[in-house]
Amino acid sequence: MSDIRTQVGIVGAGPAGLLLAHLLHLEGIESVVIENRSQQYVIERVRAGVLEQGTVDLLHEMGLGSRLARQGMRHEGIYLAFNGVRHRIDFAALTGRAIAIYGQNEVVTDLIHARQSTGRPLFFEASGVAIHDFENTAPRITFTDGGEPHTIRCDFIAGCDGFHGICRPSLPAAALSVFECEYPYAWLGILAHAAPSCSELVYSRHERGFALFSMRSAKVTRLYLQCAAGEDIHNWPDDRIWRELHARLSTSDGWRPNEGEIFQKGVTGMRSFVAEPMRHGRLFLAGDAAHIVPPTGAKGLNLAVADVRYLSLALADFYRNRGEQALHEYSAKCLRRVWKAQRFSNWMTSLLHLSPSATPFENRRHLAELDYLTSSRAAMTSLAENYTGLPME
Ligand code: RFL
Ligand code: PHB
Repeated sequence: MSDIRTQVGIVGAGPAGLLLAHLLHLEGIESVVIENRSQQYVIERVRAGVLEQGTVDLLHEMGLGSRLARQGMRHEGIYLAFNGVRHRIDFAALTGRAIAIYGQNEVVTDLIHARQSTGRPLFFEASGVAIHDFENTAPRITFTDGGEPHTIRCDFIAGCDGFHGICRPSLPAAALSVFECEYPYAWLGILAHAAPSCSELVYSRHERGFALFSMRSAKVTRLYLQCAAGEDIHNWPDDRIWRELHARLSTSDGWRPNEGEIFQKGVTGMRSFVAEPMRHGRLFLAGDAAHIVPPTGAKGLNLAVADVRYLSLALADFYRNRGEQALHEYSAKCLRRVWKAQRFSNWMTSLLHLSPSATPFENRRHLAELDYLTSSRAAMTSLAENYTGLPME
């Protein structure tokens, strides 16, 4: 039985928990990170790929940008395809900003190495993780590691344990208001050993459904297809996936994705979810533990980064004896950004997907909106500033 005392107890070693731990370390604040999965599982989980300019800048400022600078791919625009034609949105010309393609597993790898090099505690494969007494000034986290029970005594708990974690459900139900929306479709995503045939992402609205062309490196293409909610991946042998990708992505200029061996595939459901407020007593929720966006706007990971940035600044203020004002403002500040990302992600999703219940009128209206969007500098600028990331408050 061990009893550990720290300043901030962090539940979850995803991007939110690991980044918070390192931001706090740079402020000289102690933390303990507790993760219930293995290090390998956390690193290999295939997820996001798009980093906003602000996320890239933050990783560089923190001294964590060296692999990102070498392996990340700077993209100054994206394509929107509809009616068989690709239209480029030039982020750099419209906003002076860009994004980077750098897999979430690379971000997590860099953050785990950064944490381990500080020598500060990071537990993997913790079981029975539970949080206690966060409504008063002496919160605790309990868990078992290798059969040994541990108690972490801390000033604050950061709930960074994702959508299916234990922190949010540990709050009294009456303490949270939940806002959500489910979508009547999902994404089937693959990774293939194939050189990307376009240097930027292509989001395509097609009468057979949405498709997205993305990448991870000069040799790996990442592709997504709209499929039915709850789709069984076994209904999708590789040849069906390629047929559908070619049908939905190929454009009249002859462009199509390159084929290659598919080495990873999975189905992801889509939802919008917000739990308010993001603070209860001495428990602060951050990232997917508090909110989920559909992946079309590429905002989930970037929102998690923005949350923990605000939280680390507020905790730093507290420990510098500047009071609790910033801690009090944490939830409202995050939620303003979260709701703007919800708006944007919901808009991108509805615009590009085919809803099974859409009327022919609605489908035509979406095509007209895409036509307007790709021909109006004002509309393209709005997309570009949201996609590359709104400024931090
Ligand atoms: P995570 O990554 O889910 O990490 C939470 C961690 O907590 C652990 N955990 C626990 N630990 C201890 N005790 C417990 N009881 C625990 N329960 C859970 C989990 O094992 C995990 O390690 O949440 P975090 O850190 O908030 O990060 C959020 C992001 O992972 C997520 O928003 C993005 O992946 C979303 N997303 C995208 N975001 C982007 O910004 N750009 C993208 O291009 C993008 N593409 C995507 C995406 C998500 C996708 N999927 C699969 C949902 C594409 C896809 C397909
Ligand atoms: C990805 O590359 O995984 C990716 C890109 C853009 C998105 C979502 C996911 O909107």
